[in-house]
Amino acid sequence: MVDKDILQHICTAIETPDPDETVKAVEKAVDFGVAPLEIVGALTDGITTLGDKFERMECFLPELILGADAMDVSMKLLKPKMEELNLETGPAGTVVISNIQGDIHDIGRDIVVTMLRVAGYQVEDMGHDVKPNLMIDKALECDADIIAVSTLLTTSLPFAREVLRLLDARGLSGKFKVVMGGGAVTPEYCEEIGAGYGDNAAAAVKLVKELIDGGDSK
Ligand code: B12
Repeated sequence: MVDKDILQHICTAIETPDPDETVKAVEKAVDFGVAPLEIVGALTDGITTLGDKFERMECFLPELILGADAMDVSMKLLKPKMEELNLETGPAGTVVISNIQGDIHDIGRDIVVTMLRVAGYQVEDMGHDVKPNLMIDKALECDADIIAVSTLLTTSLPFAREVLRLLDARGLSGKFKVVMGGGAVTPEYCEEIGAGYGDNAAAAVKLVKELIDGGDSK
């Protein structure tokens, strides 16, 4: 019950958005021993609600930026805790990940990167706004197993598809498995272009594990 109140406090603080209050609430949750992934869940719920308000024009970009700042500082606090989680160690495997061209929404990708690393994968994090060809170059350079694309922007979706098209054009189809996630991506879209889909960071780990273990292409 106490945990539930603390998590609700985090959610409300980021939704407001009040970065100082969010960080205080996160610190309190950590002190009370609330599981880091539950805290991430509360932060995600709060910022998603803020995004919904933005969409309905009930708040504006400066508020969205404040919410993102609150999320950013909170994740910096939580990252070491998440890294201590020591989830099941996955098989050796390398993932190249970025937010695709045009998209700078780092927060979700950052969580996916942390969770993949915790699960034992080598992750080459290329950051945000990365051109499709550069992702492929990096995957070749580090002999990756998986190319993971994140995008929250509908306008960046064509660049996500471009990864698959360029792999084909460069004679590399089947060399790397491609997975995608982020709010703009749907399972149907991934099915259509031939990529794997993951709804959240836990699903991303599961997907990567299945693809590397199972050897099932895309
Ligand atoms: C925070 C935020 C911002 C911040 C980003 C700060 C940062 N450094 O990341 C700021 C304020 C900068 C911003 C800017 C903009 N934003 Co914005 N933003 C958001 C918001 C509110 C939250 C995103 C977030 O962090 N969510 C929390 C994280 C944890 O969730 P997540 O990113 O979805 O990630 C999870 C999963 O999707 C999944 N996942 C993510 N990546 C991957 C990858 C793989 C491979 C897998 C398997 C899984 C996976 O796992 C993650 C963890 O569980 C969303 C609203 C929303 N509902 O998403 C809008 C939203 C994404 N933004 C939107 C818009 C329009 C913009 C702007 C164009 C606004 C403007 N007018 O300038 C700009 C564009 C900037 C750009 N070029 O990218 C729209 C996009 C609409 C669309 N469909 O295209 C949204 C949906 C808001 C809305 N409802 O209108 N934004």
